Order: sequence, then structure tokens, then C-alpha cells
Amino acid sequence: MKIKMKKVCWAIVALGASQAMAQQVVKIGHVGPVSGAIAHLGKDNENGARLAIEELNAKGVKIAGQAVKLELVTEDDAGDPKQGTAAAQKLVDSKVNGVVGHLNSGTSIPASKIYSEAGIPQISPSATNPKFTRNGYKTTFRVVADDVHLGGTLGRYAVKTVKGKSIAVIDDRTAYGQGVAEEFEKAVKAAGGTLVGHEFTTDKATDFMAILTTLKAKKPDVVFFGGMDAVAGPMLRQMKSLGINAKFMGGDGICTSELAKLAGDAMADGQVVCAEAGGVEGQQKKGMEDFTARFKKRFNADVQVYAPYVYDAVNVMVDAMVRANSADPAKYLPALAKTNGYKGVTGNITFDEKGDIKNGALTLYSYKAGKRDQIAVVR
Ligand code: ABU
Repeated sequence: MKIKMKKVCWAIVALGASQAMAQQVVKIGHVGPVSGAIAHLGKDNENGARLAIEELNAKGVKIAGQAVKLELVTEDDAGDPKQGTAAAQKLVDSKVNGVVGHLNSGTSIPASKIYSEAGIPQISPSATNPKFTRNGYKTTFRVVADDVHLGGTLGRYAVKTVKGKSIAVIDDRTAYGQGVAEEFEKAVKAAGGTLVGHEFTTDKATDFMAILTTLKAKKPDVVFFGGMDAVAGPMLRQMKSLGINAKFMGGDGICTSELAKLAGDAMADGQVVCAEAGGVEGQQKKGMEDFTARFKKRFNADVQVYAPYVYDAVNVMVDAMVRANSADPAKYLPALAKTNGYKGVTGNITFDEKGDIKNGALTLYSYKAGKRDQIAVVR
């Protein structure tokens, strides 16, 4: 009897082991700046990927009838173009099945060549420079609207709604900051607005007194900043100390939960107007609210801005693998490109021929009592 029981136990152990050995591991790479000035945004994005993978594994994913285990492989690019390409190469060398990232346009664009050459699909959840999807790479996708849409909408808003009469621009000379500022300026001019100055900084600068003093002499009633929240916060503080009471506008890079903390008491209610490169309305709001609550419960942190887009990007990628019956990048890439009406927490996702989201939305926000306050969702 004892011998029989032993045999049964060994058979169970052997079966479990063979099943574990047979279970295919699908590697999803995530890359963003989890160190440096915008590490809070990189961590927000990475946690969006983590939550997606944890939930998918808990639910169980089958590809071609076989249960698979999803594994998150993370890299840090520090928001730096050179580190971005090094991190991309590491992910390729790790044989990831797909990549969600990078966060910045300045890293996503050069990295896209590496993924394209390796045939690995890449979905950026937040890089908004239009060039990202305009290199003709079949592996490149993004789930947010681009800077033409962002800068254009904000430029028209500055003239027609804010009624800015003298509009000044500052950009950080990054692929994103420069690009969104140029689109903003084009739209201001097209709407009949007046630009009174354009100054430059960097994504690492902390002292803006000289450029702000130059702009103060031009009496701007709107200052648009093309750059990220880590620079915008101290810039707002220095504007206050110089007595510049202009509206402060910017794109998605400043439109974060963290901006209020970074600006401290220098940000008056309603002073900042910014836009996230996506958004949901009506019945779709519930999905986003539920996501935000699950994210908060899992990480004890508020969503900064792009975690839900990362979450959707991972899900869209895995959905394409399931539809293609394969996690082989060459096999599921065509299914990914044909993604049509995927219902994500950020809305419906359909890719156009370039890999851009079709009919992408924008959400305009202001801040009240240190919290983002939605103005409108526009398309
Ligand atoms: N879209 C704002 C932040 C990321 C980027 O495009 O650089």
C-alpha cells in the first residue's frame, strides 16, 4: 500500500513538473525612465505594465490552446536617447516577444529602429512626437494622440478660449518639447494669436530666471512650456517669484498628478491648462475609474498620467498573440496591426496604416486644490 501511494505521489509530481516545463513563457518588455528627474513617470508606466501582466496571469492566457505565463522584463532608459538604444538592445537580446515603451519621444524614436531590425513589435504608450510612427517601420505602434493634435488643440485653445493676447513659448529642446512647442506656435498663428517670444531650456535645467526675466519684459498673458513636469514645477515657482501671473500651458508631459507637488504653492487654481493625449467619455469612464482604483490598491499610488495606456498596450499586444495563435513576433505582428476596436480602459483602440491610434482623443485639464480637474475631452 505504501509503495503504491509513493508511486501515485511521484506520478503527480512528474505530471506537475512536465506541465510546468511545457508552459510557454511569453516575455513582455517594458522600458522607460525609472531613474532620473521623471522616474515617477517611468515607475507609473512600469506599474501599468505590471498590473496588466499580473491580471492576465491571474485570469489565465491561452495561446493556440496552450496556457502561457507572461513575464515582465524591465529596463531603465533614464529618458536618455543613448541609454534608450542600449536598453532596447538589451530587450532584443533577452528575446522579448514584444516591447511596451519607451515613455519619451527622444528614446522611442531611435529605439524603434532597433526593434524594427529585430522584427519585435513596439507599442509606445506616451511618445507623442509624430516622427515616431513616420519612419515606415511595420513594428511601431502608439496608443496615444500625437503632438500635431496636442500642440494644435492647445494653440487654438490659448487664442480662442483663454483669449491670450501675448503668448510666450519655452521649450526644452527634446524631441517632444521642441515638437509640441512648434505645433502650438503654428496653431496660435493660424488662429490669429500673437507670439511675443520663444526661449529655450533643457530637460535637466533647474534655473529659469534668465529666460523668464526676458519673457517678463514682453508681458505675456500665456506661457506655453514644451517639456516635462520635473522642469515645469520649478519653472512655475520661479514665475511666481518674478511676479509673472500668466496662464501656464503645456502638453501631456506636464499634465501629471505630480505637477501640483512639484510647483508647490506657486500654482494658482485654474492657472495651468494642459492636455493628456487620450481620454474617455460617457460609459467608458467607468472602466478608467475601475482601473484607477485597482492601480491605487495594488501600488498605493495615484496614476500619474500614462499607466492606463501602458496597461492597454500590454493587453492589446497579448490580444494580438491570442488572435494569431502565436507569440512569435513575426506571426502576431500582422494581427497587432489589424487591431480594430479593442475595448481598453483608455477607450477603443484601432491602429491606422502607420501604427497610430485612429481617432485619438485629448483631455484638457486644469488644476484645482492641487488635483487635476477635467475641462473637456476633445477629438
Ligand atoms: N508625450 C509626452 C512625454 C513623452 C514624450 O513624448 O517625450
